[in-house]
Amino acid sequence: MGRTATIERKSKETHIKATVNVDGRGDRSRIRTGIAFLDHMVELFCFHGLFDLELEVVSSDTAIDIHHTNEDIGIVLGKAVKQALGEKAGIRRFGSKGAPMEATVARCIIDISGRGYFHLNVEGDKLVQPGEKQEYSLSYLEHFMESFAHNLGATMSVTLQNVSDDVHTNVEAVFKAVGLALDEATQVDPRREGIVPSTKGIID
Ligand SMILES: [Mn+2]
Repeated sequence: MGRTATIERKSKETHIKATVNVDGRGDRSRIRTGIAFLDHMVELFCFHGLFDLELEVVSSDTAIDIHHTNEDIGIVLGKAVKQALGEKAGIRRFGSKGAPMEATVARCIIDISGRGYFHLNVEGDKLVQPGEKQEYSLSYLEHFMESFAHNLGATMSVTLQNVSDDVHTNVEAVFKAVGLALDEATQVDPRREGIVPSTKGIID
């Protein structure tokens, strides 16, 4: 069965549908965002996080740019995972994983605390500007993850070390690290079965 949820969100800017199973297999997702690069990123996030996701951007205002669509996919994905986790009974709550791509290393530390917060720490002295020839950027990544963390109700800290000149490499390493860390945090610890992992007794 697994922990699943379906979210549909319609605004004047986008219309997005998502169904997620956080206890999935990772290789059964169908991602149609209308942004090929983001399809690739969300697919590998699901693959490494072992989530099964049906994500469809029914309509969006990408004629302007990808700003709203990128943000709203983060919102819908965050809401879907939050709903799928329900009361969050028994989950590990914390996750910490890293993923390297060539010299670039992304690390994600996550706490499904109920408090939405995202911080991206880019290490190194290289000033990263949005790629002139690429449709995606670290700024879009930050915006996506911020929307995701806020709507999931998770505190997420991502560190990118030895940042690459290639946006694809940087962003892919982050999506992998976030998928791996989220998988860890959402797993049920059998020692904690039925117990909400907070001394407060609830996680909003
Ligand atoms: Mn790739």
